[in-house]
Amino acid sequence: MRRRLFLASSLAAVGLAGCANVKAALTGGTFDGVLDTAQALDERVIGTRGAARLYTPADVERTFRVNGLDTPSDATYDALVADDFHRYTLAVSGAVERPDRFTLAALRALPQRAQITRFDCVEGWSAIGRWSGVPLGTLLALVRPKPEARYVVFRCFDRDPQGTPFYGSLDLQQAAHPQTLLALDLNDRPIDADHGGPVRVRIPTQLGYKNTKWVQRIEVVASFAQIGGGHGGYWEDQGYAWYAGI
Ligand SMILES: Nc1nc2c(c(=O)[nH]1)N[C@H]1C(S)=C(S)[C@@H](COP(=O)(O)O)O[C@H]1N2
Ligand SMILES: [Mo]
Repeated sequence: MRRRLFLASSLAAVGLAGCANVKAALTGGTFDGVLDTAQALDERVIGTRGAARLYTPADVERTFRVNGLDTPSDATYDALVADDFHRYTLAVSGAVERPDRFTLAALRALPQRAQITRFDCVEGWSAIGRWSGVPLGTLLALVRPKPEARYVVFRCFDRDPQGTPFYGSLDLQQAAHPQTLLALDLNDRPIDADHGGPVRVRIPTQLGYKNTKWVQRIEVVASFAQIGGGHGGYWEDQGYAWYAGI
């Protein structure tokens, strides 16, 4: 409960633009006063229990804004782009029984899920797109989180102008939500470099800033207190709420 109140105040702090849109996106179109009771908030709206609204192909918007830090332009990422990401591998390590690495081909060989969902940025814009890829829960089942595992940390290729690396995190429940994807395609094409390719998190039950782009490796951890600024993500270290579901 405390965490949700914090979310409400932090959303107010970053601006409520797009908030009604976000609620509509997550509740299926009509916002019917669910904020009135915490009980209803729990059961109908909170991302890890509810599901994000699904849209139809006719709703897909072909233009999708680019936002956040700049597309990585260091030698490592550029070499991967030049080679069409054939040499990309996603390492999954940490508190797991079976650490492993996955090429893009290996990720594509796993069962894929596609869903048309709306992406909502706290800055007040939204975009509906068809996202597909591997449910993150499928990948986690393969590497088998240990009993102490609580969070999935995404380490990224990008850095801010000061050189601070970007990272993000989800808890295991959010990660295992059936709509949480390690997305490979946007609108039936491999996600391009500007939108976070080759692999990004697509979690439609949470706000845009939890949709981590340019995932380089995944670490499963018991606590994120020792990682980055200690708040579970780059934007969280700048003051955004760790929990960004509505
Ligand atoms: N690695 C990384 N992921 C990120 C960000 C970022 O700066 N770096 N910005 C976040 C924010 S605030 C938003 S709104 C979306 C933007 O995604 P888009 O560029 O595909 O629209 O990515 C999110 N994921
Ligand atoms: Mo954002």
